[in-house]
Amino acid sequence: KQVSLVGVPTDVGAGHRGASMGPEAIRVAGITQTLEQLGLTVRDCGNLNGPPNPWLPPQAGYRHLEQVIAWNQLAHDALYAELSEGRFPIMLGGDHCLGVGSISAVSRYCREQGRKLRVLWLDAHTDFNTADLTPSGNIHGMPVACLFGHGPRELVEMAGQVPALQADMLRQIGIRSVDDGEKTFIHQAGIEVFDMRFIDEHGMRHTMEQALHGLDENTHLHVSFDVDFLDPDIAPGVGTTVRGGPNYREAQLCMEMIADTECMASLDIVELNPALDVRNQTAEVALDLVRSLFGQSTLVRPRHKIGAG
Ligand code: DIR
Ligand code: MN
Ligand code: MN
Ligand code: MN
Repeated sequence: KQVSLVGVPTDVGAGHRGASMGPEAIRVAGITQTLEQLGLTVRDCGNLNGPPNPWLPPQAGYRHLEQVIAWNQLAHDALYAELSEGRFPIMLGGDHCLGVGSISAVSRYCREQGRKLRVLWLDAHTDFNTADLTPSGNIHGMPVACLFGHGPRELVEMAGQVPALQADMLRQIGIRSVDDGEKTFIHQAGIEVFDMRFIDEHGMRHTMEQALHGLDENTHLHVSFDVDFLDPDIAPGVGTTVRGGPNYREAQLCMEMIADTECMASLDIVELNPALDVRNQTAEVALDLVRSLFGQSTLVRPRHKIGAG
Protein backbone atom coordinates (compact mmCIF):
# COMPACT_ATOMS: atom_id res chain seq x y z
CA LYS A 1 0.00 0.00 0.00
CA GLN A 2 1.17 3.51 -0.91
CA VAL A 3 0.78 6.16 1.75
CA SER A 4 1.03 9.90 0.98
CA LEU A 5 1.93 12.46 3.59
CA VAL A 6 0.35 15.85 2.91
CA GLY A 7 1.50 18.62 5.25
CA VAL A 8 -0.98 21.46 5.77
CA PRO A 9 0.89 23.91 8.00
CA THR A 10 -1.66 26.38 9.21
CA ASP A 11 -3.24 27.60 12.44
CA VAL A 12 -5.73 30.05 10.88
CA GLY A 13 -8.68 28.15 12.41
CA ALA A 14 -7.30 27.98 15.95
CA GLY A 15 -7.22 30.25 18.98
CA HIS A 16 -3.53 29.62 19.65
CA ARG A 17 -0.61 30.00 17.28
CA GLY A 18 1.62 27.00 16.59
CA ALA A 19 -0.37 24.15 15.01
CA SER A 20 1.23 25.34 11.78
CA MET A 21 4.41 23.63 13.00
CA GLY A 22 2.62 20.28 13.42
CA PRO A 23 3.61 18.66 10.12
CA GLU A 24 7.33 19.17 10.71
CA ALA A 25 7.13 17.92 14.31
CA ILE A 26 5.62 14.63 13.15
CA ARG A 27 8.25 14.29 10.45
CA VAL A 28 11.00 14.96 13.00
CA ALA A 29 9.50 12.27 15.25
CA GLY A 30 9.99 9.90 12.29
CA ILE A 31 6.66 9.21 10.60
CA THR A 32 8.21 8.13 7.30
CA GLN A 33 10.56 5.60 8.88
CA THR A 34 7.80 4.36 11.17
CA LEU A 35 5.47 3.61 8.29
CA GLU A 36 8.24 2.08 6.20
CA GLN A 37 9.10 -0.27 9.05
CA LEU A 38 5.52 -1.50 8.85
CA GLY A 39 6.03 -2.38 5.18
CA LEU A 40 4.30 0.62 3.66
CA THR A 41 5.63 2.71 0.79
CA VAL A 42 5.70 6.36 1.81
CA ARG A 43 5.55 9.37 -0.46
CA ASP A 44 6.04 12.65 1.37
CA CYS A 45 4.31 15.30 -0.72
CA GLY A 46 5.79 18.09 1.42
CA ASN A 47 3.67 20.97 2.62
CA LEU A 48 0.88 22.87 0.93
CA ASN A 49 1.43 26.61 0.69
CA GLY A 50 -1.47 28.82 1.71
CA PRO A 51 -2.03 32.31 3.14
CA PRO A 52 -0.30 33.45 6.35
CA ASN A 53 -2.17 33.89 9.61
CA PRO A 54 -3.18 37.57 9.94
CA TRP A 55 -4.09 37.04 13.64
CA LEU A 56 -7.22 39.19 13.60
CA PRO A 57 -10.35 39.11 15.79
CA PRO A 58 -13.49 37.35 14.47
CA GLN A 59 -15.78 39.13 12.00
CA ALA A 60 -19.47 38.18 11.90
CA GLY A 61 -18.74 35.09 13.98
CA TYR A 62 -15.75 33.82 11.98
CA ARG A 63 -12.08 34.38 12.50
CA HIS A 64 -9.94 34.33 9.34
CA LEU A 65 -12.74 32.96 7.18
CA GLU A 66 -11.05 33.90 3.92
CA GLN A 67 -7.80 32.18 4.93
CA VAL A 68 -9.65 29.12 6.27
CA ILE A 69 -11.43 28.74 2.92
CA ALA A 70 -8.17 29.06 0.98
CA TRP A 71 -6.36 26.43 3.09
CA ASN A 72 -9.29 24.03 2.96
CA GLN A 73 -9.57 24.31 -0.81
CA LEU A 74 -5.85 23.49 -1.11
CA ALA A 75 -6.23 20.53 1.26
CA HIS A 76 -9.32 19.28 -0.55
CA ASP A 77 -7.62 19.40 -3.92
CA ALA A 78 -4.41 17.72 -2.73
CA LEU A 79 -6.19 14.94 -0.84
CA TYR A 80 -8.66 14.30 -3.63
CA ALA A 81 -5.72 13.96 -6.05
CA GLU A 82 -4.01 11.39 -3.80
CA LEU A 83 -7.22 9.38 -3.35
CA SER A 84 -7.84 9.42 -7.10
CA GLU A 85 -4.37 7.98 -7.69
CA GLY A 86 -5.24 5.10 -5.40
CA ARG A 87 -3.06 6.20 -2.51
CA PHE A 88 -3.80 6.40 1.20
CA PRO A 89 -3.54 10.08 2.23
CA ILE A 90 -2.42 11.13 5.68
CA MET A 91 -3.08 14.82 6.24
CA LEU A 92 -0.61 16.31 8.69
CA GLY A 93 -2.26 19.40 10.18
CA GLY A 94 -2.60 22.06 10.95
CA ASP A 95 -5.65 22.89 13.02
CA HIS A 96 -8.91 20.96 12.75
CA CYS A 97 -10.68 23.47 10.49
CA LEU A 98 -8.90 21.39 7.81
CA GLY A 99 -11.31 18.54 8.48
CA VAL A 100 -13.67 20.30 6.07
CA GLY A 101 -11.26 20.06 3.13
CA SER A 102 -10.04 16.61 3.98
CA ILE A 103 -13.40 14.97 4.58
CA SER A 104 -15.01 16.83 1.67
CA ALA A 105 -12.39 15.21 -0.57
CA VAL A 106 -13.11 11.79 0.93
CA SER A 107 -16.87 12.32 0.61
CA ARG A 108 -16.50 13.31 -3.06
CA TYR A 109 -14.24 10.33 -3.77
CA CYS A 110 -16.56 7.82 -2.07
CA ARG A 111 -19.58 9.15 -3.93
CA GLU A 112 -17.77 8.74 -7.27
CA GLN A 113 -16.51 5.27 -6.40
CA GLY A 114 -19.82 4.07 -4.99
CA ARG A 115 -18.20 3.35 -1.65
CA LYS A 116 -19.81 3.70 1.74
CA LEU A 117 -18.17 6.20 4.09
CA ARG A 118 -17.66 6.03 7.82
CA VAL A 119 -15.87 8.84 9.64
CA LEU A 120 -14.45 8.38 13.13
CA TRP A 121 -13.93 11.74 14.83
CA LEU A 122 -11.50 11.30 17.73
CA ASP A 123 -11.59 14.53 19.71
CA ALA A 124 -12.24 16.13 23.09
CA HIS A 125 -14.64 18.44 21.22
CA THR A 126 -17.61 17.89 18.91
CA ASP A 127 -16.54 20.78 16.61
CA PHE A 128 -20.20 21.45 15.80
CA ASN A 129 -20.35 25.22 16.33
CA THR A 130 -21.75 27.79 13.92
CA ALA A 131 -21.23 31.57 13.66
CA ASP A 132 -24.22 32.02 15.96
CA LEU A 133 -23.25 29.39 18.51
CA THR A 134 -19.48 29.81 18.73
CA PRO A 135 -18.00 31.31 21.89
CA SER A 136 -14.70 32.02 20.11
CA GLY A 137 -15.19 32.53 16.38
CA ASN A 138 -12.45 29.94 15.82
CA ILE A 139 -13.37 27.82 12.83
CA HIS A 140 -11.55 24.73 14.18
CA GLY A 141 -14.63 24.46 16.44
CA MET A 142 -16.95 24.28 13.37
CA PRO A 143 -15.81 21.68 10.80
CA VAL A 144 -18.40 19.02 11.64
CA ALA A 145 -21.23 21.57 11.38
CA CYS A 146 -19.86 22.65 7.97
CA LEU A 147 -19.76 19.03 6.77
CA PHE A 148 -23.39 18.71 7.87
CA GLY A 149 -24.40 21.74 5.81
CA HIS A 150 -24.26 24.49 8.45
CA GLY A 151 -21.69 27.19 7.80
CA PRO A 152 -20.23 29.46 5.12
CA ARG A 153 -21.20 28.44 1.59
CA GLU A 154 -17.62 27.91 0.37
CA LEU A 155 -16.96 25.38 3.14
CA VAL A 156 -20.37 23.73 3.11
CA GLU A 157 -20.23 23.14 -0.68
CA MET A 158 -16.65 21.92 -0.91
CA ALA A 159 -17.58 18.26 -1.41
CA GLY A 160 -19.75 19.10 -4.42
CA GLN A 161 -22.77 17.82 -2.53
CA VAL A 162 -24.55 19.32 0.49
CA PRO A 163 -24.32 18.01 3.11
CA ALA A 164 -20.98 16.27 2.70
CA LEU A 165 -21.86 13.96 5.61
CA GLN A 166 -24.98 12.54 7.18
CA ALA A 167 -25.44 11.46 10.76
CA ASP A 168 -25.24 7.71 10.00
CA MET A 169 -21.73 8.20 8.55
CA LEU A 170 -20.16 9.75 11.64
CA ARG A 171 -19.14 8.51 15.09
CA GLN A 172 -17.47 10.84 17.61
CA ILE A 173 -15.28 9.38 20.35
CA GLY A 174 -13.60 10.86 23.44
CA ILE A 175 -15.85 13.93 23.69
CA ARG A 176 -15.69 15.92 26.95
CA SER A 177 -16.06 19.58 25.99
CA VAL A 178 -19.20 20.81 24.24
CA ASP A 179 -20.37 24.44 24.27
CA ASP A 180 -23.91 25.26 25.41
CA GLY A 181 -25.58 25.93 22.06
CA GLU A 182 -23.51 23.23 20.42
CA LYS A 183 -24.91 20.66 22.83
CA THR A 184 -28.51 21.14 21.69
CA PHE A 185 -27.52 21.43 18.04
CA ILE A 186 -25.55 18.18 18.01
CA HIS A 187 -28.43 16.40 19.69
CA GLN A 188 -30.86 17.72 17.04
CA ALA A 189 -28.50 16.56 14.29
CA GLY A 190 -28.77 13.00 15.61
CA ILE A 191 -25.02 12.38 15.70
CA GLU A 192 -23.80 9.36 17.64
CA VAL A 193 -21.41 10.66 20.28
CA PHE A 194 -19.38 8.33 22.50
CA ASP A 195 -18.42 10.79 25.19
CA MET A 196 -16.04 10.13 28.08
CA ARG A 197 -18.90 9.08 30.30
CA PHE A 198 -19.80 6.36 27.80
CA ILE A 199 -16.18 5.22 27.68
CA ASP A 200 -16.00 5.24 31.51
CA GLU A 201 -19.13 3.12 31.78
CA HIS A 202 -18.56 0.67 28.94
CA GLY A 203 -14.80 0.69 28.41
CA MET A 204 -12.90 1.42 25.21
CA ARG A 205 -13.41 -2.08 23.81
CA HIS A 206 -17.19 -1.92 23.89
CA THR A 207 -17.15 1.69 22.69
CA MET A 208 -15.10 0.79 19.62
CA GLU A 209 -17.20 -2.29 18.89
CA GLN A 210 -20.21 0.00 18.70
CA ALA A 211 -18.48 2.78 16.77
CA LEU A 212 -17.17 0.33 14.18
CA HIS A 213 -20.32 -1.71 13.87
CA GLY A 214 -21.66 -2.17 10.36
CA LEU A 215 -18.42 -1.73 8.39
CA ASP A 216 -17.94 -3.97 5.37
CA GLU A 217 -15.45 -4.49 2.50
CA ASN A 218 -17.03 -1.63 0.59
CA THR A 219 -16.63 0.89 3.43
CA HIS A 220 -14.03 3.64 3.31
CA LEU A 221 -13.11 4.40 6.92
CA HIS A 222 -11.70 7.87 7.52
CA VAL A 223 -10.12 8.68 10.88
CA SER A 224 -9.93 12.33 11.91
CA PHE A 225 -7.56 12.32 14.86
CA ASP A 226 -7.52 15.55 16.85
CA VAL A 227 -4.58 15.05 19.20
CA ASP A 228 -6.51 16.75 22.02
CA PHE A 229 -8.57 13.52 22.08
CA LEU A 230 -5.77 12.21 24.33
CA ASP A 231 -5.47 12.98 28.01
CA PRO A 232 -3.22 16.04 28.50
CA ASP A 233 -0.99 13.94 30.79
CA ILE A 234 0.31 12.14 27.71
CA ALA A 235 -0.41 14.84 25.11
CA PRO A 236 0.33 18.35 26.40
CA GLY A 237 1.22 19.72 22.95
CA VAL A 238 -2.22 20.94 21.84
CA GLY A 239 -3.93 24.34 21.97
CA THR A 240 -7.02 23.32 23.91
CA THR A 241 -6.26 20.63 26.48
CA VAL A 242 -9.23 19.12 28.32
CA ARG A 243 -8.46 16.85 31.23
CA GLY A 244 -10.05 13.44 31.56
CA GLY A 245 -9.28 12.00 28.13
CA PRO A 246 -8.27 8.48 27.12
CA ASN A 247 -5.00 7.32 28.64
CA TYR A 248 -2.18 5.68 26.70
CA ARG A 249 -3.56 2.14 26.90
CA GLU A 250 -7.13 3.17 26.04
CA ALA A 251 -5.89 5.16 23.06
CA GLN A 252 -3.77 2.22 21.90
CA LEU A 253 -6.73 -0.14 22.08
CA CYS A 254 -8.85 2.35 20.13
CA MET A 255 -6.25 2.44 17.35
CA GLU A 256 -5.66 -1.33 17.36
CA MET A 257 -9.36 -2.00 16.96
CA ILE A 258 -9.53 0.43 14.04
CA ALA A 259 -6.60 -1.40 12.43
CA ASP A 260 -8.36 -4.74 12.89
CA THR A 261 -11.22 -3.62 10.64
CA GLU A 262 -8.76 -3.24 7.72
CA CYS A 263 -11.14 -0.56 6.42
CA MET A 264 -9.14 2.58 7.16
CA ALA A 265 -8.36 4.38 3.91
CA SER A 266 -7.50 7.95 4.96
CA LEU A 267 -6.34 9.76 8.09
CA ASP A 268 -6.02 13.28 9.51
CA ILE A 269 -3.61 14.08 12.33
CA VAL A 270 -4.48 17.57 13.51
CA GLU A 271 -4.05 20.13 16.29
CA LEU A 272 -0.55 19.05 17.28
CA ASN A 273 1.06 22.27 18.54
CA PRO A 274 4.85 22.01 18.98
CA ALA A 275 4.97 25.48 20.58
CA LEU A 276 3.13 24.01 23.56
CA ASP A 277 4.81 20.59 23.56
CA VAL A 278 7.54 19.21 25.81
CA ARG A 279 10.51 17.97 23.77
CA ASN A 280 8.20 16.71 21.00
CA GLN A 281 6.65 14.08 23.28
CA THR A 282 3.13 14.63 21.93
CA ALA A 283 4.34 14.01 18.39
CA GLU A 284 6.03 10.82 19.62
CA VAL A 285 2.89 9.59 21.36
CA ALA A 286 0.88 10.35 18.21
CA LEU A 287 3.37 8.26 16.24
CA ASP A 288 3.07 5.34 18.67
CA LEU A 289 -0.66 5.46 17.98
CA VAL A 290 -0.15 5.69 14.22
CA ARG A 291 1.93 2.52 14.43
CA SER A 292 -1.05 0.73 15.96
CA LEU A 293 -3.45 2.28 13.46
CA PHE A 294 -1.39 0.72 10.68
CA GLY A 295 -1.46 -2.70 12.26
CA GLN A 296 1.55 -3.04 14.51
CA SER A 297 0.81 -5.55 17.28
CA THR A 298 2.97 -7.00 20.03
CA LEU A 299 2.24 -10.63 19.21
CA VAL A 300 1.22 -12.69 16.24
CA ARG A 301 -2.48 -12.80 16.89
CA PRO A 302 -5.71 -13.21 14.95
CA ARG A 303 -7.36 -9.90 14.35
CA HIS A 304 -10.26 -9.01 16.59
CA LYS A 305 -13.12 -9.37 14.09
CA ILE A 306 -15.22 -6.28 14.42
CA GLY A 307 -17.35 -4.17 12.21
CA ALA A 308 -18.89 -6.83 10.02
CA GLY A 309 -22.19 -8.19 11.28
C1 DIR B 1 -14.45 25.49 21.39
C2 DIR B 1 -13.06 24.85 21.29
N1 DIR B 1 -15.49 24.48 21.35
C3 DIR B 1 -14.66 26.51 20.29
N2 DIR B 1 -13.00 24.03 20.18
C4 DIR B 1 -11.97 23.26 19.75
O1 DIR B 1 -13.95 27.52 20.29
O2 DIR B 1 -15.52 26.32 19.44
N3 DIR B 1 -10.83 23.13 20.26
N4 DIR B 1 -12.17 22.53 18.64
O3 DIR B 1 -9.87 22.29 19.83
MN1 MN C 1 -11.20 19.05 16.75
MN1 MN D 1 -10.39 19.19 19.91
MN1 MN E 1 -21.90 -2.12 27.46
